[in-house]
Amino acid sequence: MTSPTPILLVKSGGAAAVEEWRAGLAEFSAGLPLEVRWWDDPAVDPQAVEYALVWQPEAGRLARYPNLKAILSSAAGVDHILADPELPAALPVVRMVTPETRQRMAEFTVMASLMLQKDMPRMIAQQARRDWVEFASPRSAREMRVGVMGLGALGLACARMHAAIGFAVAGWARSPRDEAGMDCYAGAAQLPDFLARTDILICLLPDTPDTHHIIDARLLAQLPAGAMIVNVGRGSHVHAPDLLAALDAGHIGAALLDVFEREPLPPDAPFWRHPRIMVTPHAAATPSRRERARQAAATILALRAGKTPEHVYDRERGY
Ligand code: NDP
Ligand code: OXD
Repeated sequence: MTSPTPILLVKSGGAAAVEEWRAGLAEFSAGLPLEVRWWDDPAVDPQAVEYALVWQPEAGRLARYPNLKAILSSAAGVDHILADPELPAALPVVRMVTPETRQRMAEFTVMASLMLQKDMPRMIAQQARRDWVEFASPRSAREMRVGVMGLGALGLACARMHAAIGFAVAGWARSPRDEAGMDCYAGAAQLPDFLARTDILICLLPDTPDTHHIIDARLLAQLPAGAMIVNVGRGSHVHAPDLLAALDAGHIGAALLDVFEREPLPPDAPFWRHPRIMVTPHAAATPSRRERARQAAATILALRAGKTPEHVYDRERGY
């Protein structure tokens, strides 16, 4: 008896996106026999499912496929997969990081820094009131110190793009390193020095127990007065009441928030209405489906060849 064609089950972008995933996988998987099927397709034989490409899979669902070989996240973060208490413990979980993700995230964070530097929240408020008040942004990029928390695949790309347009850049990570064009800080011991020299703090950390609510009253108090926040990591990095209190007290000047503990952000969330906060809908860096299909195909081809694919989530480190 011939074994069935391996199935890649997809839960990302809805049923309507499956055709696009299928076309992308066919384009990049070098003739590998692979059927791409929708997550809720009732005709799928669970025995044939070898790969799953998912965003926010329901708890317990991935444990139903006895021949599953790998779980591919359709996002760079994997917190939406790790939230499943029945997640099969031994399977590789692979993060979705593409060159497009790096480029888009770097562009987005530079946009955020420039909007904050030029006081766009004030201009948006003035426009809402039809109030013409001229003012000039007080500093140029060269006089603004940007600090990037997390110097991984995405944080490093952001730090480099900021440095390229003249911001004074530093980065903070878990392990020490040397990077051209920026000062690097590492670990809890060097966090205070990193914060003390940071006018715009950009968070690109992964969601781990160590980084949960890391942006709290204690951390905010260590930033210079008027510092600004860009959170593109995860909503869980920000302790919301502490950030709101620091904004209301004027210690924090403004914030751009792209990620939230509850998404979609509920209509009654105070972040929506705060005059010094810009809210964006988790839109910082989603790459095109074709690029993600290219990355998914590369992952599956590596696994089929007995190699370790790029960007495998490291259970020991927690990211
Ligand atoms: P990586 O895993 O490549 O990098 C993580 C970085 O964080 C590393 O530099 C690591 O340090 C550092 N880090 C981890 N834990 C700590 C800690 N306790 N203290 C200090 N530094 C720490 O992740 P990516 O760059 O690919 O992505 C980061 C996050 O961005 C994702 O997990 C996701 O949550 C978010 N994201 C958001 C998007 C959006 O649209 N808003 C889009 C894509 C991603 P070290 O280098 O020493 O290991
Ligand atoms: C994420 C992503 O992890 O969009 O947020 O890739």
